[in-house]
Amino acid sequence: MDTKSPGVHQPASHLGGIMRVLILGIDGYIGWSLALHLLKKGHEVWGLDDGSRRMNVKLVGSDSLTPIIGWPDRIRVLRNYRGYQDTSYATLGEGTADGLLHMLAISEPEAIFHLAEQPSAPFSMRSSVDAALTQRRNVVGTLQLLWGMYTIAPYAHLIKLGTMGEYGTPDCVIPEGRVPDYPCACSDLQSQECPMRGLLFPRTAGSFYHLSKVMDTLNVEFACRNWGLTSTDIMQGVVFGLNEYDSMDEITRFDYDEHFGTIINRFCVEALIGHPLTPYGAGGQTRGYLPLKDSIQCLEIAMMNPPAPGEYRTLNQFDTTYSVNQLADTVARCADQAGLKASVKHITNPRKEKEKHRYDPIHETLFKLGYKPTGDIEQEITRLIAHLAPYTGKVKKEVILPKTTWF
Ligand code: USQ
Repeated sequence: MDTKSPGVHQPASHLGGIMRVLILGIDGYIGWSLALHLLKKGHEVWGLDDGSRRMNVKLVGSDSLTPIIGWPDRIRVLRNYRGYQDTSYATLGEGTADGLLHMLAISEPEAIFHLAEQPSAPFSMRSSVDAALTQRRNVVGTLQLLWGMYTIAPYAHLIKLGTMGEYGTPDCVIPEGRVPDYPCACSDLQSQECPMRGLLFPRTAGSFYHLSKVMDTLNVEFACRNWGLTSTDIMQGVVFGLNEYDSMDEITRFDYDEHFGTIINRFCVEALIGHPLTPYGAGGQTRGYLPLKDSIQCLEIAMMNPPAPGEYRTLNQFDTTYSVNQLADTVARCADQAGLKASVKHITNPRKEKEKHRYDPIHETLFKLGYKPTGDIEQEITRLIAHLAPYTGKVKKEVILPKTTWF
């Protein structure tokens, strides 16, 4: 069903700050953590998932290091919370999206978190099949959501997970989403404002995955401009660590393989098993990072502080920037203090990326809205290593070294 139709839901009313929330990708690393966090705050939560994160990690020969329970048991955990409503099974980007449309209709959401995308750059570079799967699920899936919102839930606030990787590593300050009011650089217009101010800042992504997010950005911005939808597009940095959990049933997944593990998580696991930490290439690659707890905090802040109706807003979401070499040194230091002997061995970079570059992104808006980073990175990494230590024996060594290359 992708025809335009009248009879849309009006937004449900706020009840003392309690919101009706739909989380697409509720079974994922961030989705599961976010669902529990919002339920603990008393919000009403609906979900959508097709289990593809679990399946794709198994496909590359790995598994979550933390012992996550199956989806039927997770539903039992969610039902312990008064606000939990329902979850639908649906794969975005394939077929008719009926499951998604059904969920939009019954949940009448005030806020929709779109976290249901294929999240791995290396996975998108494995083969033409995986590149196509990534772009279909991500780009077509987001398009289905936008049409669904237009026809069924046009007043909802879409909080869409994009990535800092959309911008690439240009040799200039990276603004939050749009070209700011620079004095014009063109020789004939020097005294005027830049005529490009307000346009989307150029994106130069470094993988078919990151490119799928760029295409999402263009589609979401257009849907806001054309239909008056409201969206916060989150340009998120690299997330690491675990969620806050009250029982082991609530722990989120934790991946460390070359495809789904991100750098700090991988370095911590490498330190635990006595594998040398693996900076790719020269190690000067610099990115923005934030702990999972902070990602959840920021997503909640975005939800509770929506943009104006019809606005497309971009938030650059990370705490601090680090180079790969700084992270390797930090993890090695924390591992040493935990009694592990961590070494560092640079390996050939499987990716095509600059290994020494300027990285100067602005990330002001979330801080202005109240984001308070939870802590010092060394404390977070030390705590993470301690949390993971009991699972050391489960680590599959064969999924650590990269086999997928960009060339
Ligand atoms: N890297 C290493 N050694 C490793 C793993 C990674 O040196 O063992 C390097 C990579 O070459 C890259 C940097 O660390 O320069 C970050 O790589 P990553 O695998 O931790 O993260 P990335 O592929 O950039 O993607 C992750 C998430 C993605 C999110 C993105 C945010 O998987 O979903 O969009 O972080 S950002 O990096 O800001 O684009």
